[in-house]
Amino acid sequence: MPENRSIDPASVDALKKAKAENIETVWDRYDAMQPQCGFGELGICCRICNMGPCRIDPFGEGPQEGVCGANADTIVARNLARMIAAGAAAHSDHGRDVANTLILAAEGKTDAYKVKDIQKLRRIAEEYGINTSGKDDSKIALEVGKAALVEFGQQEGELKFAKRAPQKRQELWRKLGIMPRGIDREIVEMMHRTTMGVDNDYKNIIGQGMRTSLTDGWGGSMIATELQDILFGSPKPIRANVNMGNLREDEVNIIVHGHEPTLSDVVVAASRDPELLELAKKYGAKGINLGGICCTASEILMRHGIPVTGNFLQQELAVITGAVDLMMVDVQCIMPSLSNITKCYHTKLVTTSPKCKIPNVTHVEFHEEKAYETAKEILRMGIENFKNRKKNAIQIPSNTKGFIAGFTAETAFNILGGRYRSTYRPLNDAIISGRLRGAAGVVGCCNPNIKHDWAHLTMIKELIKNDVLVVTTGCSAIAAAKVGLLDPEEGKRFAGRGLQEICEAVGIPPVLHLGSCVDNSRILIVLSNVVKEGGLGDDLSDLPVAGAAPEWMSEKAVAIGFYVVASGVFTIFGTPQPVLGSKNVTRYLCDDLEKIVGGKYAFEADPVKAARLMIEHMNKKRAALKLAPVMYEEGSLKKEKVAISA
Ligand code: SF4
Ligand code: MSK
Repeated sequence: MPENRSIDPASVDALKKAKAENIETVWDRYDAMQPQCGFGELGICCRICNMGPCRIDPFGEGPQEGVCGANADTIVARNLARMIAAGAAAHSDHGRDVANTLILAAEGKTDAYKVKDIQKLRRIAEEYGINTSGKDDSKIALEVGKAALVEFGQQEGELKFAKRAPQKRQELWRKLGIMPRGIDREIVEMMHRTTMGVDNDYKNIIGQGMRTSLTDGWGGSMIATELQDILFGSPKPIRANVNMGNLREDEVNIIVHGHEPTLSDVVVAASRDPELLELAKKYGAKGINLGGICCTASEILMRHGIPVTGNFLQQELAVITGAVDLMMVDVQCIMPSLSNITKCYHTKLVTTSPKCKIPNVTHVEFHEEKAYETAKEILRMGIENFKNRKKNAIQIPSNTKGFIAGFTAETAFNILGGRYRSTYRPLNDAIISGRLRGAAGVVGCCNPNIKHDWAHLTMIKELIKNDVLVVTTGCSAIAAAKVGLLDPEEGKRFAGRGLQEICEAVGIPPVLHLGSCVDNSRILIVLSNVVKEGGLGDDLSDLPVAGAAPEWMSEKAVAIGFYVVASGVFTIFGTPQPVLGSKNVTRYLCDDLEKIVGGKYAFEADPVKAARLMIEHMNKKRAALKLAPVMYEEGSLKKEKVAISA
C-alpha cells in the first residue's frame, strides 16, 4: 500500500501512479529482498580474505570464529570501521574537489567560479596561518586552496580545523591518540588495520574508527563547507519551496541530484542564459525550471533559493511524474535504478562525474575549466527533450510548501542574537534560563525500512514540543520542510512555549536548515561556539544537546555518527548499526564510550522513545551544569496542538 510507504502525500500519489503503470521502485525491491541477510544485519559476516567468506553463528551453536580465528567482536568492529572509512572518504573526496576548484579559480583557469565570500576567505587564511598582507584575493585563495589540500596528504601533526574544538576536547583526543593527523592517512590506516590479520582488538579498531571519522567532521566535510562558502557564497536565510509540486507542466524541468555544488551552481546561472531561454521557447516551453534532489538540492537551495523536489527516496518518484525532462547526477546517493526507470519515461539521465558512471547512460564529463559550457550542453539536452514528453503520462502532485533555509553557524545564531547580533550570548542565555531545554541535530537519510519521512517528523515534533531547538541537514531537512516545520509561522505552532517565544521574538522557525550532509560540520562549529561563549561547561560533552539519524541509510551516516559521538555528543540511530552480532562491541558503543569520549550511541527505532532519550539526556546535562529548571512544563504549547498537515 503506497500509504504505508510514505507519509508524504506527494510521494504516495507518485507511488500510486507507479503501481498503475507497473513501475518498480526502491520499496518493491526492498520487499523482494525480504528476509534480508541476518548475518549482514548483525555484522558477523566476513569476506575480507579468500579463506572466507566466514560467518559467526549468532545462536552460539555453530562456528564462533572465522577460518583465521577472528571472533564476532573483531569481525563486527572491522566491518563497522570500514563503513566509517568509506563514509569519511566520500565526504572528504568531496572536500578535496572543492579545494581543487578553489585553486583553479584562483589561477584563473576557469571563469565559472570566483571568490564570493572574501571575508570568509581572509578568516580561513588566518586560521591556516597564511600572511594576507599585501596579497590580492586570488593569491590568498590559491594559498588557502593549497593549504586545504595539504591536510589530505599530511602525515604528521593535527588537522587545522580540529583546533576549533574546545581546548579540553582537543586534549582528550590527544590523550586517547585519536586526534586526526591527515585525512587520507587516517582512512588508509583504517583500511590497513582492518585487513586480514592486523588489528584484532575491537576497542583499538573503534579507536581508529573514531579518529577516521574525526577527519571527516573536522576535516574533509568542514573543508568542503568552508571552501564552498568562499567559492559560492555563504548562505543567508532564504525563502524557497519544496516537494514535487514544484515541477512545471509548461516548463522544461531539470533535476540536479547528488552532492556536489560545483556543476549545479553553474547550471543555476546557465538556466538564466537568454540563449537557452530562447531555445526553451522554441520548443514550446515557457521557461527552464530547476529542482534538486538530495544534497545537491540543499547546496543550490541554500545559495540561490532553487526549489527542492525531494529527498533520497523521491529520486525515482520525481521521474515517475513523467514531467522531468532531464536528471543530471554527480556523486553519492544516486540509485542505479534510475537508468531503468528513466527509460520507462522520456527523462534523459546524464552522469557528469568521472567517479560516477552508469552503464548505458549518457555521460557528459564535467571539468571545472569549461563548467559553463558543460552546464549549457546539459541544459540544451533537457530542452530538446521537452518535445518527447508523453502528455498523458504526466501527473504532477500538487503538493508544495514554502520554507526558510540558509542558516549557518554565523547567520543562524547572529539572528538568535537579536540586538547582540555578533554573539551567541542570547542562545546560551536561553538555555541557561531554561527557556530552551537544549538543542538537537536531527539529520540523515531516508530508508525504505522505515515509513518515509515519518521517523524524522515524529522525532522533530516531539523535540520542539519540549523546547528543544532543532537543527537539521540533508534529507531530514527536506522532510521537515515538506510539512511546514521550516516555516516560521507554521513551524512555531508545533513548538513548546519557550521555543515558541524565541521563534516569535526573532522570526525564525523552530527547526533550522543548516544545509547538506557535509554541512553537519556547521553543527560542530555551532557547538564549539556555544562552549566558547561560556556558562555551559567547557567541553562539547557538557552541553545539553543530542544528535540523531532516525532513518539512516548511507555509510556516510555512520561516519557522521562517529564524529559526533567522538566529539562528545549522545547520538541515536533509528535502526541499529550492524553491530548487534557482538555484545561487546554493542556495549562499547552504547555504554562504555561515554566514559571515554563523553558521547555514546543508542539505537531506538521508535522516534518518540528516541526523542525522550534525547530529552532525558539534556535534562541530565542541565542538572550536571546546575542550570535553572526548564521554564515551561514539558509539551506546554501556547496555542492548541495541531496535527502536521501536508
Ligand atoms: Fe574468514 Fe578471517 Fe578471512 Fe574474515 S579474515 S574471511 S574471518 S578467514
Ligand atoms: S543525501 S547521505 S540520503 S542525507 Fe546527503 Fe540524503 Fe543521506 Fe544521501
